[in-house]
This record gives sequence, structure tokens and C-alpha cells, in this order.
Amino acid sequence: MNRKVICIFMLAASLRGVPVMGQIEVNYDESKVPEYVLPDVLTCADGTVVSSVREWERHRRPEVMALLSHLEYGVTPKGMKKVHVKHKVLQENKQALDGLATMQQVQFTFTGQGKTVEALLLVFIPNARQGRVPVFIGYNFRGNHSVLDDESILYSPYFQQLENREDPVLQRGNQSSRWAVRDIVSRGYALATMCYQDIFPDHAEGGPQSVTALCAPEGESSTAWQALGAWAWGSSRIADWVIRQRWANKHQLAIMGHSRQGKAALWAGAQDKRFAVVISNDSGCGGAALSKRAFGERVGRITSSFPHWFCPNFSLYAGREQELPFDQHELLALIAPRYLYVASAQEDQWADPRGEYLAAYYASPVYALYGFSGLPSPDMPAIHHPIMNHIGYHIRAGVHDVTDYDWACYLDFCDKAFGR
Ligand code: GTR
Repeated sequence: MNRKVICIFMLAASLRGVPVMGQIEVNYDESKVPEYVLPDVLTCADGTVVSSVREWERHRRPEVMALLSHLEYGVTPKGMKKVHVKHKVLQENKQALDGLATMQQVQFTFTGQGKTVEALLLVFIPNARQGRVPVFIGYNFRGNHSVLDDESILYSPYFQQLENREDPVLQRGNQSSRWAVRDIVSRGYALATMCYQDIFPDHAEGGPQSVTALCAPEGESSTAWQALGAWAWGSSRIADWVIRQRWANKHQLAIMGHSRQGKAALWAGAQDKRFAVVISNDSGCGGAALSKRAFGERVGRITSSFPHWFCPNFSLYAGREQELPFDQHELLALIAPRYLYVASAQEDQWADPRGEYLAAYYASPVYALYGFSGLPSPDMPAIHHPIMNHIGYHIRAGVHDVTDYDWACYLDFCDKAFGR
């Protein structure tokens, strides 16, 4: 074990057995945000201040990766490299969306340790294309059938198990408002989406049915990966397939995730440099929002409501955010020098829009090292005034959701990133 990892273990161990403060009220009052000090993203554990890309990539970036994987999201086991993935195109419709797109449905079969997990990828490829196209990769919450009202879309494996066929979650297109499929395809982008439940069923007992069961546990159980780590891993497996398609531009992959999937998209983007654009939509606590602001959802609440998302160590910081040796701006900084977009919604105070903005702002010094501009000021822009530098940000009116407005901004940002 290297020195860096030993220090992290000592940090976490010093908190074990310390009683956690009782359930704290949720704060939505800016004047009650505690005084907090953010770790400087460019200062190494030994106090050295990073002043070059080389030092960032050689020393500080691996340090931040180690902190986040050992104390928040869990370590992705090396044994996952041995998981076998088989792909089979089950269906193709060249005239989907009134001829706008070719729709493919691809079965993914993951095998390891004698167990199998199945998932279904739903893909829309623009028919009016010249050459290879950029691709959005993103998980849906309610199954592929929820993305578009189309009878030919197969139910995702997680939903195939539902016994009550009248269940409203099986209604086609029930979340189509979150997927601007026509806009995406009309602007020349492909979309590849899968149901996140296929990769790790989203409940406390989901582990044994998830991809995490396909390889033996490694390392300390306190740092074991769970759902967020697994969802991030799954996005990379989608990318593996996408980049081999003759219609896809492997240099133009954008990952987009909403809410819990925004958290997973950021963690995927931190680990997998093939994602040239990383988009967090309303990701909140454990995503883009700074934990130390203790505004809206907090570490104690998220780790008790969703004990299967983070590694066990993260719960040690319940009510003790000020003792975290990192904050979420450092997760965002791991995306540099690639394009990053953070989006918030005005009424989504649970996700702390200001904390999401500030994390992106405090990630900016790493972009500056590469000669790129992140966010220029700690003051948030007005509603519906997106900023589109190497880091993008907008806050829109309305609630926790994904809307056509969000997608219009993501498409504009990707056009800029990809020089379209
Ligand atoms: C909430 C959770 C948030 C966010 C959200 C979602 O219940 O507290 O952190 O992830 O779910 O994913 O929609």
C-alpha cells in the first residue's frame, strides 16, 4: 500500500467510533451556511503547490483520485477488467422517428464469476449524416421504453421482471420529456441510453444482482464500490461499444446524467478520459454540489437514505462535512482539460444550485493550468444566461428535472466543444 493510501486510511479510521451528531435540520437559508474552508485543488497533501500541468497530472490528480475513491465512491476493482462483455444487436429500424434516425437495440451480457447480468442499450443514429457523428451517452431511470413512445422498444431487463403488466412505470414514453431525442438527432448527434437499474438495481439489496457481483471484492470493505461506482463503470462499457461503431466519432463522446446519474456521470468522467464532454444535470450532494456548504441534502442524509450508493467510508462524514479532506470541486477538476458542464434548477434547492456553481468555479484553477477558462467569477449568472467556456454552467427556472431547455444548452455546448 502506498503512503498516500495509508494516510487516507488513517484519516477515515480516526473518525470511526466517533458518535455522529443527531439528525440535523435541512438548511435552505444562505445566511446559515457555515464558515468553511475548501481544500485548495492545487495544493498537494505535503503542502507543495502545483504550478504546471505535469505536476497536476503526476502528483496532485492521482492524490485527488485516491481520496475520492477511498472515501466517497469506492475503488473500482481491478478484477472488473476480466468481466466478459458480449454484444448482440437485437433489433434495427432504419426509419425510426419518421425516418430521422436509425434505431438499434443492443443486448449487453456481462459475465464473471459464473454470474451473468443483462442490459439493453437503445441507440438513435441520425440518418442525415456525413461521416462519423458525436454521441451522447446517458442512463435513463425508468427503462428504455420510457424514453420514447414507440411500441418496438423492448423493455429493459429490470422492467421485464415486473409482474404487474398494468404498472404505470411500463407506460411507453413516460419520461420522454427528459429525452429530447428529435432535437438531439436533428442536430446531428447520436444518443445511446440504457436503464441504470440494469447495471445496479437501485435499492439497498441490489448488490448481488448488479455488475459488482461479477468480480471478487478487493481491498478494505470500507472502500468497497457500490452503485455509483458500478453505474460509472457501466457507462464506460457503453463507450467501449460505441467507439467501435462505424457511425460514431470516438473523439466526440459526451456523457450526460441527471441527479443520481449526474453524480455517476461525473465519477465516470473523472475515471474515463474518453468522455470528451461531461454533463451534470442537477446532480447535487455527492455530485457537483460542495458538501461543506451543508445546504439542502447533506452527507448524513444521503448515506442513510441510499446506503448502497457510496463506499462505507463516506458515511463517516455524516454531520462532519468540515472534516472531509476534499470537496466536490476536486471531483470536477478531474475532468480537466476536457469540457465540463454543470446545470442547476432554481427550485431544486435540495441539490444546492449555488454549491453546484461554486464547485465548478473552484475547479477552474486546474483548467487555467491548461490555458482554458473555467468560470470567471464566484457570482452566479442570472436564470437562463448560460456560460459556455471550457466549463459551462446554467441555472434555469423550474424544478429538479431534465427539460428541452437543458438539452438545447448541452447541444450548443457540445457544438462549441466539437467545433461544429
Ligand atoms: C433524491 C436524492 C438526490 C438525487 C435524487 C435523484 O432523492 O436525495 O441525491 O439523487 O434523488 O436521483 O433523483
